[in-house]
Amino acid sequence: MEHIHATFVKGATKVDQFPLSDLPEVAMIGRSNVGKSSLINEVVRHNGLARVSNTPGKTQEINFFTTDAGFMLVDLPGYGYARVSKTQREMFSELIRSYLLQRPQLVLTCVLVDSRHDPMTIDMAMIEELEFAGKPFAVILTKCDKLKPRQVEAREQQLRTLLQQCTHLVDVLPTSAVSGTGRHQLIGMVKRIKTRTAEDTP
Ligand SMILES: Nc1nc2c(ncn2[C@@H]2O[C@H](COP(=O)(O)OP(=O)(O)OP(=O)(O)O)[C@@H](O)[C@H]2O)c(=O)[nH]1
Ligand SMILES: [Mg+2]
Repeated sequence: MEHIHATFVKGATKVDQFPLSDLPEVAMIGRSNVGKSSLINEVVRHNGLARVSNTPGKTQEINFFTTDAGFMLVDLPGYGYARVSKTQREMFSELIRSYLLQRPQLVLTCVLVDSRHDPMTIDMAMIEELEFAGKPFAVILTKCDKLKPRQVEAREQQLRTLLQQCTHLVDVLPTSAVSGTGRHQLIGMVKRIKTRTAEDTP
């Protein structure tokens, strides 16, 4: 069992509050309540590091966590939160957009999709935006403990088929913050991309 120690660095509500750091960053993005904070806690095996809640929209700022494994984990605010206005809901906030498209330290964006449902239009819009911007991304299926293995397989296959034209898709990975499924694979994926990025930088 690999141990990763993480500590909270800061929460940012503005671009100029992003931490000054050279560490490569891995970001979690997805609809409110999809399980972004839970997945971060599962990766570092530290319940309570990133705030988890039953109330969608809990994480309203960008939270940065540093790890002793040579990368930062970044918890982004959920999109599609029902209590904000429709225009706000349909667009990704300027803060999220600036982070995802302009942060030089960002090496991988994990787009979290609930394994129990078809991906929503807003999930596909996020994926399209990353693909179009040439940003490496992985689709992380969450809450797989709630499905039978063959249902998880079917969902994984559905996403792979939908995204087969994407050149910046790193992988589609089934996970569960409850059972720990996919944790090892996720850490492996981050390590590979971190190494690859380091080699690309002169
Ligand atoms: N069964 C199960 N429940 C999960 C899993 N991951 C998260 N949950 C539950 O889903 C709810 C939302 O989890 P969060 O981690 O707070 O979701 P989030 O994406 O960070 O939500 P926001 O910060 O509001 O955008 C909580 O009740 C979690 O306990 C999982 O893998 N399995
Ligand atoms: Mg959260």
